[in-house]
Amino acid sequence: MTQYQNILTIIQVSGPAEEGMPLPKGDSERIGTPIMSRLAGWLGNAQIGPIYLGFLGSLSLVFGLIAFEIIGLNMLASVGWDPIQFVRQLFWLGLEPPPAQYGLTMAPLNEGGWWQIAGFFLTASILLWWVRVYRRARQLELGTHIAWAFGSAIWLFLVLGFIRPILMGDFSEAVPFGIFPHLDWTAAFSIRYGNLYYNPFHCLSIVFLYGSVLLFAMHGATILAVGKYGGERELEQITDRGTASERAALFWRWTMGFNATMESVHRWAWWFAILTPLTGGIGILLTGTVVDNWYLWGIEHGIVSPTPDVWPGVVDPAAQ
Ligand code: 07D
Repeated sequence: MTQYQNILTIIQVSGPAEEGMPLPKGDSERIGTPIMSRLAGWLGNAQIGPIYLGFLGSLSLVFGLIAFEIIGLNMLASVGWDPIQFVRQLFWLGLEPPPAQYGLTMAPLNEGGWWQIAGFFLTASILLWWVRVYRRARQLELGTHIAWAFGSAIWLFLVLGFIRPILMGDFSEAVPFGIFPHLDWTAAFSIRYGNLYYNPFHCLSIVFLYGSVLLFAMHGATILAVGKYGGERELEQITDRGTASERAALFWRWTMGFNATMESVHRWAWWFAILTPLTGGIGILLTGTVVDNWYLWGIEHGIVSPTPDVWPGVVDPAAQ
């Protein structure tokens, strides 16, 4: 079939399900009888299942569920176990880390102890999921790029909730669980340390975040634009006259003088995505440990022009 296929005209195969190759001894069985879903076929592959869960996957889900339950039940307790108020106030509810007086010790349950336990289970769940991602990739004889990209996000997660609080000497520095509570935390953190905009690693992280968005838009749009020539198949080295790849390459070379290749565009995307939380984590790690006030740091390093004299001078609270 050379017919142009898109989300509206796609041919959804409804033959026998694809089971994949048998797994080696020692691996668990894949579970679930595969089903075919038209809706799933519009969004991705029409076949759902079977899934490999295995020991690590199951344990990760159990630990994640425990964390989720602890967080949810604490929120429910905070509204007097009233399910209506739980739903109404859900976005405002939170589970806070212990106050500073407890340092790095185990706090009483209702003063941050639950936060510590939930944090432990969430972290264990995420780390187990990482090992699962790594091992499933090895088992399929793939590269481990997905695991390392996930690892970069986990780095930022660990810096925010564990590594930096340890360096600062108490868990009160960590991020609370909850929708608005964690957003309030970011705003308070930025103000406390003299405006995160002046943290160069926050700047870098934003560059890579926005850069990822731009690259994703350019790549997604390019492939869709050459879809009628089969561009979504992304066959490497197919740069014969008139092919999707040649047209995609020419479009960019003639538009901006330079073009990526079918391979390099994915390396760009991978690095940009990875560098977002990687640089971000460095920025958070430096905050409060090495640099106390990014605004004053910015003035000192000639990045920020000081506030004009009409305003009262800014005094570093840490210097008082
Ligand atoms: C957080 C990686 C960890 C996630 C993992 C997934 C679960 C699921 C589920 C229990 C996202 C774990 C899974 C938890 C659990 C169940 C059911 C990735 C993460 C492993 N900022 N800012 C960034 C911008 C401002 C502040 C990054 C823009 C203000 C703080 C990014 C603006 C203030 C922090 C970024 C802006 C402020 C950041 C995040 C504009 C006050 C960080 C990158 C336009 C609001 C974080 C160095 C990312 C960071 C961060 C963007 C403004 C505070 C680039 C665009 C000035 C405190 N900000 N920001 O990938 O790294 O996050 O900073 O104004 O900690 Mg910022």
